[in-house]
Amino acid sequence: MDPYRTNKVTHSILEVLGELLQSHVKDPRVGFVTLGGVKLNRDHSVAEVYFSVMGEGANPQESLLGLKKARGFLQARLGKTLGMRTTPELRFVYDESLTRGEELDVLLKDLKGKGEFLTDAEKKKQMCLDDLQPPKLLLTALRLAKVVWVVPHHNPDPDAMGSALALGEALAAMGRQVRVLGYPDAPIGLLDMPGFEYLLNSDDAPAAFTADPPDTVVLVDCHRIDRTGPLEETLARCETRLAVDHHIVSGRRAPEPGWIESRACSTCTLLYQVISELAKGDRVDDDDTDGDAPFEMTVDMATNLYAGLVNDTGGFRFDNTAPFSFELARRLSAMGVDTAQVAAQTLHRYRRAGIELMQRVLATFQWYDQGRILALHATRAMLEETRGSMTDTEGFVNIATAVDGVRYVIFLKETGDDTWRASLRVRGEGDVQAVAARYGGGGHRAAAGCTIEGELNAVVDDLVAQLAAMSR
Ligand SMILES: [Mn+2]
Repeated sequence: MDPYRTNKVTHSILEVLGELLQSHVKDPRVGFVTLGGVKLNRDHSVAEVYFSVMGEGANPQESLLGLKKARGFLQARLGKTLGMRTTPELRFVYDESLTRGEELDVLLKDLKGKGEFLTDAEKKKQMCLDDLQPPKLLLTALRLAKVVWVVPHHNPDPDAMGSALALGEALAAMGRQVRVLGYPDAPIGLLDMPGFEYLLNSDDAPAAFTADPPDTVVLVDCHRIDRTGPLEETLARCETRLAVDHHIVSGRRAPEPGWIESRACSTCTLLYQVISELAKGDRVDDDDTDGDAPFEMTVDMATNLYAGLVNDTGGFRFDNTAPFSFELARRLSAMGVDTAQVAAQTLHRYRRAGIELMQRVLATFQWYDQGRILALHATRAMLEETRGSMTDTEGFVNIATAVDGVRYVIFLKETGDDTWRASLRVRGEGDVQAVAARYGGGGHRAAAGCTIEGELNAVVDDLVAQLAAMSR
């Protein structure tokens, strides 16, 4: 609804209700009532009417009963007076913060200032980078940690790895004992990220844990340990686990505490804010040696953060890109990040085996639903022929989403006998996260993944049917 119209309607409702209460409702309990404001829901089917009670003998509960009794009458008269086709359902809400002196205009201005009349998309457009602030609890927990493992999700992308490496370096700058975890068979895009060579490989993690157990585990770009594949069992041995993530929370298992903010375009966006806060230190004065000294964010940290930002926004092409994405890009670039090199090394880079694999995957493209759905797949046989790996398929899905007329993309990667890792994408409206969640997967509205068992054609048919149903 047009915010101007909503504003006008709430004004009118308040005016008419005020008059009706004064002149037509004789219930003594209502005599103390002052109306403070009206809030309409988006389709104007419900109006919350805020009231306070004034004067000696005022009793909010009693007044509310009186208002509820008069509701039918008020609603009917309101509709008639304002000539509304459908009158919003009135819900009375007691609000003690309202006082007689508060003008409605002030209230409305306040609501407007808080963005009450804006859609989520409009709010995101207005957000600044510094509107994203890490919870105090997360910062405190990070400061309390002494031996820390920073862990990206299994099959890490540059956002997961950039987050882990940047946070690892920051915690090391604070004098913490830090290990950043990695997995075997990393995609080529990760190899040149600063600090990549120091990763603790997941194969060595169980022994390392026994030798020198961490007191804190920080998951990045994921919020549950079951997303860390081979590390899950080891990480479960550490009781203090935190998460910084921008994925949508779904499924029954609770996320680890920390900071989960799905409006962020990348987890690196969140980590930039976390590291900026940590970098301030927490010493009370110069003699305070208990607290952490301030430190500077290094170009290496910034480079890793930029890698996550540029990859998760698809080079600022995906619709998760917001004004604050460019704000972060500007800050990181100004710090000295070689943005062209990061993009070349992490975003647009293929091994020769990867290109040979691409030739085979391109040959599997199949169009469904009048060209709106495109399915493709990579098999283990293709990997053998090309001596490539599944990590070489990074980015293939973006080629598919760039095909004119295609709305949904299904990319299936064979991970075992009749077992497929599905990457789902939607361009424009639609929610592939909801489909992935049905198979126990998850992700974002426009990009999600899950594992599905079954014969290839049956799996494709299932997914096509669900996506086609969604676009109707
Ligand atoms: Mn991410």
